[in-house]
Amino acid sequence: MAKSKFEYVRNFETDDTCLRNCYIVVRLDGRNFHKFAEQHKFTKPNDNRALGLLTRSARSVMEELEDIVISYGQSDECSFVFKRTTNWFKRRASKLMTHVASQFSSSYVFYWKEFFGEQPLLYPPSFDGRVVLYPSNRNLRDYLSWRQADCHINNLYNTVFWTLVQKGGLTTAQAEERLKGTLAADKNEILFSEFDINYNNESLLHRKGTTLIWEKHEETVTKRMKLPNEEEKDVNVTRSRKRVQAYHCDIIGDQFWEEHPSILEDDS
Ligand code: DGT
Ligand code: MG
Ligand code: MG
Ligand code: MG
Ligand code: MG
Repeated sequence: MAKSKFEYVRNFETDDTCLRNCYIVVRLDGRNFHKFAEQHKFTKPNDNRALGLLTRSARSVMEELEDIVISYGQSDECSFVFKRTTNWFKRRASKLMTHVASQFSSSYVFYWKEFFGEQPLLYPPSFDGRVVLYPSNRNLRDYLSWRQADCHINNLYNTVFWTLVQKGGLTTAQAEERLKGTLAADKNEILFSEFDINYNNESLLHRKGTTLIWEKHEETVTKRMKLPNEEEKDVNVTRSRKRVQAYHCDIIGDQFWEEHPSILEDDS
């Protein structure tokens, strides 16, 4: 068929192919979640319903989209890592990012009730997205370490802040003043000496965030089979299946990566 005279406009599209050999990271972050959390009565400093919904939505992204090898979520954000050899959507950044963002957003709404029950969703939430490329395993691990360190720093601050307010009777302004210029050790000390709280015993979900990876597991099902010239009988069939597994553990050190060597591809 002859091309229409309008066809030339296609050439205005720009090439946004992601560089080969790099891990493609898509990070989403909730838009104006400070307000969203207030309006939906998120508990402070952490709301387990919100974290559960974030993880459920991330799981849906991993299950519905191709080639995501690991995701890491905390607060109102989630990072998704595509394997470095992915050729999904010809590695086009805008396609990858928008698919991740829309699958995540629709899942967040779709599964809302499962986590929030009677608390209604008051308006449609949205998430911004960005794409970042990391050429080496070291760079990718440092990226994920950066996000987990961010989770730790914020959670320690928020834990002390809300303990001072909720248990110490300070106003939010007083708590802010009290924490000005304090280091991590000071914050741990306030929790321990004034409130008998050992920060290291606080929930791993809150301190470490949520890491999702694919894991193989054996699944055995009983099937009723009829072989030629034989009676029908029950046979156990075992097959290897992949499923998304959640961890709330340290991903900064080597142990996690040594225990799951198939997440990262060879650097050489
Ligand atoms: P943005 O991302 O620039 O559109 O603005 P925000 O307001 O989303 O800011 P951001 O992403 O830096 O910070 C996340 C906000 O979400 C933060 O103000 C606290 C809130 N948030 C996240 N998780 C929880 C939670 O579990 N409980 C409560 N109360 N708030 C939370
Ligand atoms: Mg922000
Ligand atoms: Mg946000
Ligand atoms: Mg955020
Ligand atoms: Mg189409």
